[in-house]
Order: sequence, then C-alpha cells, then structure tokens
Amino acid sequence: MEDLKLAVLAYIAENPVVESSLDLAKKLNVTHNEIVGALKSLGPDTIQFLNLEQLETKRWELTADGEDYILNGTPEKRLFDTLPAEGVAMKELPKDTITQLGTNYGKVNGFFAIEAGKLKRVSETIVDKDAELLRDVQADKEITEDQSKLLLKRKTIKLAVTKYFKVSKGEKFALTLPKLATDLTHDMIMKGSWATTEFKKYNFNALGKEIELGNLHPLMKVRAQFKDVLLEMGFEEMPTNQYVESAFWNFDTLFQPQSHPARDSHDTFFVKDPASAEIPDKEYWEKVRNAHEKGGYGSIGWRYPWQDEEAKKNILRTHTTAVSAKMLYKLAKDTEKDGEFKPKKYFSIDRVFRNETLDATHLAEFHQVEGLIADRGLGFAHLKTVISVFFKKIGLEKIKFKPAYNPYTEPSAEIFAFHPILNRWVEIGNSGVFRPEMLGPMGLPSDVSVIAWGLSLERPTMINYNIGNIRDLFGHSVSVKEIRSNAICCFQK
Ligand code: FB9
Repeated sequence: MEDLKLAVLAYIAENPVVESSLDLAKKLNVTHNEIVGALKSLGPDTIQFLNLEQLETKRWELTADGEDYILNGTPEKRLFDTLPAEGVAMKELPKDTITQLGTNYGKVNGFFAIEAGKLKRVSETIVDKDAELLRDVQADKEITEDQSKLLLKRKTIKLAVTKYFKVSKGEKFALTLPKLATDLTHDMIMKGSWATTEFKKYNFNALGKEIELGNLHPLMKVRAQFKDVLLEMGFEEMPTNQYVESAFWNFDTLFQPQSHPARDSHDTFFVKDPASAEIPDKEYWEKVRNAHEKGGYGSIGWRYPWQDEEAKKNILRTHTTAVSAKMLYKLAKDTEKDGEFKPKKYFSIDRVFRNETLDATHLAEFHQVEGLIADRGLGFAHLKTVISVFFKKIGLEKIKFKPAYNPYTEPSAEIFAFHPILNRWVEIGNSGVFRPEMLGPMGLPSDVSVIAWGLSLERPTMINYNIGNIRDLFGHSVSVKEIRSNAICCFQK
C-alpha cells in the first residue's frame, strides 16, 4: 500500500487535478478499491496531502435474466419459436414460468393472439423487441425512461451506482510519506516529544468490523408478528412439532369421508415406512367409525363402510387442523376427567404438505396459520367477529365473507379483504364452525361449539416483501444475502 500511495502522489504531482479516481486506477493499473484505500489514507481525514470530492455515476447493468434473454431470446421469442403454426389451446400450455412469461409478454408485444381459446402467432416472423433493448443496454446506449421501467419490471436490468473521487493537491501535498505515529506513548509524554510528533488522524468514520449475526427468515418474522397478535388475543399455541400424522387425525376425526379426493395421492403425501399408525383410542376410533357410517348428533353420516386401514395410513399432514382435532379431543378428555368444561382459544402456525402442482406461487408445502375457539353457544357471528379483529390487527380492515364448503365445517366461508398494498380484493383465508359429527365422537358437551379460521404465512409475506416467485422466499435457491438484508416489515397497526 505504501508503494501505491507514493505512486499516487507522484501522479498527482504531474497532474494536480484528476477528474475521476476510476481513470487514476486504470492509469496505475490497480483496482478502483485499491486506489480508494490509498486516496483515503492521503486525504483530508489523515495527512491532507490530497483534497477528495466524492461523486457518483449511474448506469444500467444486465441481470442474469437480462444476459439470458440476450443469449437465448426472451421467453416470448422462445415460445414464438416453439409454438406450432396451428397454435396451442391455452389450457394445454405448460405451466412453467418461462411459458407463462412468454405468453404474457408475447401478447403485450403483439406476437400472439388468442383465437378460439388457442394461443396463435400473429405473424411468421417477429423482432424480439425487448432483447434488442437489452443489447442497447449492454452497449451502454441511452434508453428512454419508459424502456428502463419495462426492463426493470422484467427484472432484466438493475441500476449500478459507482461512487468515485475527483482528486486534487491538498494544502499539505508532498512527495514523501512522513512516518506518522499511531500511539501516544509513555516516553513521548515524559520527554514532551508528543508536542512535535505527527500523529495519524483517527478515522471516526471507519465502519466497525461487520459482525456475522444470525438473521430471521422473512417467514419467521411474519410468524412472530402473527403469533404476537394471537397471544395478545388470548390464544394459546398448539404443539405442532409432528409433521407425520395418521389419516385418522388428519381426515377421519374431522369427518372427512375416506372417498374425499383430498385424501388420495394426487393431493396427499403418504409415508412408505412406517406406512400405518396404531389405533390411538379404540373407543374413540369406533365412535368416529360410527359417525362416518351412521351419523349421530343430528346427522345421517356419510353411509359408507369406514375402513380401519384407510384411517391408519401415515401421511404428511395436509393442514394443522389435524393438531386442532387432537387438542379438541384432549379438551374433551380433560372435561370428562375434571367434570368441568373450560373454554379454550388455540392457535397453530406451522408447515403443512400437499402434493400440489408446483408454480411461481405454490410449492408442495406452506405454513398454515389456524385459530380456533371452543366455548358454549358459539356461532358464525362470533366467528366473523374474531376473524375481523384478527385481520384488523394485521392491517386488513375491509373484510367480506363468501359462503364456501369444507368437509369438516358448517357453515363455512372464504374470507376476502381489500388489500391496501395490492389495492384490490384478495382471498385471505377460510373459516367455519366445526361440524357436530366431528365434535360429538370426541365427547365434548353438546352445547360446546368450535369456530375456526385459517390462512397462510407465504401469501402475506410475499405481498408485503414484494416477492413474485415463491422460490425467492423459500427453498434452496433463496438468496441468503437478501434474507440477511431485508427489512422487518410490520403488519400490526
Ligand atoms: O393466506 C391467504 N391469503 C392471504 C392472507 C393474508 C394476507 O395479508 C394479510 C395482511 C397480512 C394476504 C393474503 N390465503 C390462504 C388465501 C390465498 O392465498 C390462497 O390462494 C392460498 N391459501 C392456502 C391454501 O391453499 C391450498 C392460503 C392458505 C390457506 C387456506 C385455507 C386455510 C389455511 C390456509 C384454512 C382453513 C380452515 C378453515 C376452517 C377451519 C379451520 C381452518
């Protein structure tokens, strides 16, 4: 570093004003970071050999996608090149991200039209406009503001800001480097030599050594906030630390018939070994069978032969409602043991697994948030109120309920809200009153009802962190740097 400092001083002696430290780095054949280090150690914060004026340049740079689109064509160009002349039915188009992007931007750029439900080319050849624009960026050609907005929206360019210095001779300019003292010693004080010694200036702007700290994942930050809201509302957390569940607890206790499509392998992950679970409680097991086969509690049941083997199958739980069922069963048992029913408010926030078609916003798992209240005489009005209170606390005030169907709740309702960030109505969850065919076999008192609702962590997190693809939030391709640096986004009022 000393040699570089001397080389800088020698250069400045010949060139009293250097407009850009970027050019100086090229002239001295070192990196700009090296030059900046040398300049700062010669600048006003230290020996004042030099005056430094900080400036910056901004230019567009290509992202990895931008490079890819130049090399291989944009998604719309690739789709155009592979689309058969007769076109493809929209519902038969592959669901992958490139095809979805290609379809959307191809329509915007006039490559395709939809005729009789088919995506068709509108001409034999096309100019890959956005790829041409990216080549202009690559060649450092000027592009308009609208063009840059389009390429930014497509995440194909990013703004690179380069900070540099204008350098000129300082009032204490010299061609040699004085030996600056860095420590005030006992000897200096005793001999008084400190008065004539040149000390190196303290750099109070120097950043401290970056400490490698742990960081919470955005999902965990959102989880913490939702948990705070639910605890504040008096809810207790349920024990959800068991991903493998029997179909019995995940479906049968919820009165979900064994023929329900959600129970087959297209929607549910089955465990190979151990493939089946033990019967937890023979008496309860038979009551559940009876509810499915014959009903009871005012119901005629599903009237089919209920199979032990089906209920014993081990699966990855498809919802945390399986845990709710276990907790309600325990509540019924405690009520019998204590001879007294105590109302309960429970919640769970944890991973659930579904054999879903993967796409930009869906993986084969997500984090479900579920709340439930068990008390005497609860009804749909109570449910709407507690849901409205919960969502208001996480920033959604305009709520609507749409009648829906769940196998284990009646009535049921999808929940919608006018989202302040998206500025439109969006689905925010689902809800319902657990059916008597579910609560009855557990042995809960007949006047006790249970209201419940659910939502996910991923959807609100992606909205609030402005993440378009769930793979940028969860999974092996997530940018750790992003995770470490993203802000805490606050849902609570
Ligand atoms: O989270 C969802 N949307 C959402 C929630 C909050 C939000 O912003 C808030 C400010 C913070 C924004 C959006 N949804 C539920 C709705 C949709 O995203 C939906 O497309 C995806 N759903 C998941 C399931 O999809 C297979 C979200 C997940 C979901 C849906 C229903 C339940 C739980 C999770 C449930 C339930 C339930 C019903 C009755 C009784 C007990 C539980």
